[in-house]
Amino acid sequence: MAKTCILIGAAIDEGQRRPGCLMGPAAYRVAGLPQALQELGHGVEDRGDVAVVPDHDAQCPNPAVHSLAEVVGMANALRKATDEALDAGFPIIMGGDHSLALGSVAGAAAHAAAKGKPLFLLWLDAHSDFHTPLTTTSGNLHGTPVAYCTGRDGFDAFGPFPAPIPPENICLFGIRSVDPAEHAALLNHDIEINDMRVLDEHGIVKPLRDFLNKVAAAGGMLHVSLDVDFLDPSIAPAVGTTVPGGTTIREAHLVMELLHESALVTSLDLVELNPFLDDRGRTARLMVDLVASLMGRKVFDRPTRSYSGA
Ligand code: HAR
Ligand code: MN
Ligand code: MN
Ligand code: MN
Repeated sequence: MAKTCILIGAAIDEGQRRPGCLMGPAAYRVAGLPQALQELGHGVEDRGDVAVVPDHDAQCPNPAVHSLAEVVGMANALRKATDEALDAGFPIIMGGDHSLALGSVAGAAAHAAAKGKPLFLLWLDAHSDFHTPLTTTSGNLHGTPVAYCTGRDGFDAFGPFPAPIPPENICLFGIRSVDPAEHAALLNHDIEINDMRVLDEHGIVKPLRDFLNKVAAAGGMLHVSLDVDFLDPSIAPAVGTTVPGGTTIREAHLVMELLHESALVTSLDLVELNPFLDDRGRTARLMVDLVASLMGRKVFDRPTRSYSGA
């Protein structure tokens, strides 16, 4: 079904320490994201990059945390922009580092709550991003959004998360880097953790379909947050936090194809692309191709004669 895709640029790189992610929205435009969506028959409305007003009153007792004012400013702007975009179509938030999800998921949660629907969250990432501003040792707020979504303490500067997402509605997929404090906290939360070990053993299809069936059974909305480092660094070098042992091109496309078939996804983040680290735009173009798969691009449009599994 044709959608109206609302492109929202979130040019932020202060959620971590390596400059460059703020060029992400421009790279997605240059790599042809709007055209790819149009070719699939979708409408595209590019709302430009959101304007950020840093919150200089924001405070955090953990001295390691840096750039709080900027990250809170972006979260405030994106919460509103995502909630509003959901009224008009399918928001695609072009990051920007993963701290932007402190705003985008909050906007999706506010929207879902207003519609009386449960929100589910699929986190495609090498990292669990389950620190709070109180537990992070790096001080990089891009490592915190999943914790915020569950309503954990320590996020006073961001205000309360609207309608915290029940842990059982959250699925981490592809993870292979978890800090000790995150590990300890995850043990107390009933989040579905499909780390690479699970995907090695069971493949992509069954774990993802089972989660999607849960979303469908609940009549839920589904926000997908796609971190570039979900992909193996050999195919996606343009990210500051590479972790070996990530998904292959085909595994990642399969995820996107299954998401498309489910017709359940209602909003999408594209995060952590650092174009300054890219190799002639290949990571940006791969990300655009993955979005195209999520939005309905197929190698071959069925019905056709192919193996049926019967
Ligand atoms: N856990 C580490 C930290 O908090 C690394 C977090 C990296 N996060 C991202 N997004 N790249 O997934 O510093
Ligand atoms: Mn992340
Ligand atoms: Mn709304
Ligand atoms: Mn990551």
